[in-house]
Amino acid sequence: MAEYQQASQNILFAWFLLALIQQVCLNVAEDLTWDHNGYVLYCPCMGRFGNQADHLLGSLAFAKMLNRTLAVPPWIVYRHHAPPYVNVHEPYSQFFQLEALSAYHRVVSLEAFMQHLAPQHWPRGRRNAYCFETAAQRSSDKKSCPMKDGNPFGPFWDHVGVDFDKSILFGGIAFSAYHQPQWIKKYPSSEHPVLALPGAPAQFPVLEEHVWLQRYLVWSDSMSADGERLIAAHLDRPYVGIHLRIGIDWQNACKMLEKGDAGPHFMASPQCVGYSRQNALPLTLTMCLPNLTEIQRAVKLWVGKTSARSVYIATDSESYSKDLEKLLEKKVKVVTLQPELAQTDLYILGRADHFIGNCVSSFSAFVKRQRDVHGRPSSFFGMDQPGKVNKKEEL
Ligand SMILES: Nc1nc2c(ncn2[C@@H]2O[C@H](COP(=O)(O)OP(=O)(O)O)[C@@H](O)[C@H]2O)c(=O)[nH]1
Ligand SMILES: *[C@@H]1O[C@H](CO)[C@@H](O)[C@H](O)[C@H]1NC(C)=O
Ligand SMILES: *[C@@H]1O[C@H](CO)[C@@H](O)[C@H](O)[C@H]1NC(C)=O
Ligand SMILES: [Mg+2]
Repeated sequence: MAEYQQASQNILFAWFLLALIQQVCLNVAEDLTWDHNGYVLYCPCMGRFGNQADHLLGSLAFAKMLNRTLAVPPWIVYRHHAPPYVNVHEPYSQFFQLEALSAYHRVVSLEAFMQHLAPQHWPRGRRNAYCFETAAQRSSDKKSCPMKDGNPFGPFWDHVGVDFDKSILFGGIAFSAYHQPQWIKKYPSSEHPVLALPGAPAQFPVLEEHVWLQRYLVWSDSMSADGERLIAAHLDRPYVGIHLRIGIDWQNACKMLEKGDAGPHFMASPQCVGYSRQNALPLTLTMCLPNLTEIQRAVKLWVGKTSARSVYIATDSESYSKDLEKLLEKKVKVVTLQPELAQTDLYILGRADHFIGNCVSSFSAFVKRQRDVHGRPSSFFGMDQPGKVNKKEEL
């Protein structure tokens, strides 16, 4: 019994020490002195991971432009199909290193901002919301920012424990560099220390001039360790990674293209058709929704070109792994893990020797940008050379 008590005391002590170290690290990693140049807060309230990542890049640029610290929000993960059946808010640092962002600009996690800075510097009663007049038009009194109206808005600000006291409306101003002087003049940090916005101060898809900021999104140690372990356990190099975005929501989205309701700039497509509106290449239905024939063609092409020994399939629904195994005559290992975390797929795709993505998908776009940072090659279904129309379609 005494032994047991001693052991449990030791464990308690070790646990206490760990907690202490963690707290010290947190304080060192995040500069928790108040920034007199102010803060930008926002809810990543549009779309799932890919959209939120695009918005993060633009928001980083916006915060830097105003020389305000960016309060980096948690990722909103929609868990409606599986427990806990509600939105989960994953701290940024769960997937990526917060410190790596600091190489570009001052950041603090929104959680740390709320815990350590808000009580003194942004107390209840002084929490202003800032939004476009047009957004406020949707509220019942037409003068309030819809900060907490509906999902995911309400649960997000509840998660960080914020109610808003007052709304400040703006119009005739945008988040682009052109309006920088207006932002500074209208909302000096001395009078408006915390700009809290209902959505990201950024565009979707990410602007071409902000794509390079991807280099500051660096995987956390735990994500890298897990990813590397899975690659070592399941894949033989060289391997080709493919992203199949073919589920029912995507089939519906691509119908807009089929019906001619969308031009070449459709969701993340500037990444392959080009950012210029005048010179954009055509966006074909195959690029949006590749069928099995196209998937097989592209996989066969890149497995051949890279002498791949395995293929990794990330998918939002079906994997076609049996069809691909047959196509590759069992000489090439075909692997799909369908991991619990979508980020695990992003990691494995990012590390492939070649990647075939979906041009219209921001999930694919994340992988493509990350690979570009490291000089790794990528192509798309329906477009073997990014920025060049496939031969067949040229005829
Ligand atoms: N695990 C996994 N999830 C995926 C895959 N493709 C899509 N998803 C899920 O579907 C979501 C798609 O939304 P988003 O990331 O905004 O990308 P987009 O809709 O393709 O532009 C992702 O965030 C994932 O949750 C995949 O290959 N693997
Ligand atoms: C930007 O903000 C930082 C931190 O508050 C400050 O030290 C720096 O002087 C500011 N830069 C400019 C150009 O105002
Ligand atoms: C798949 O798509 C290609 C290219 O769009 C098309 O030529 C082909 O007929 C389609 N195959 C099937 C089985 O639908
Ligand atoms: Mg989406």
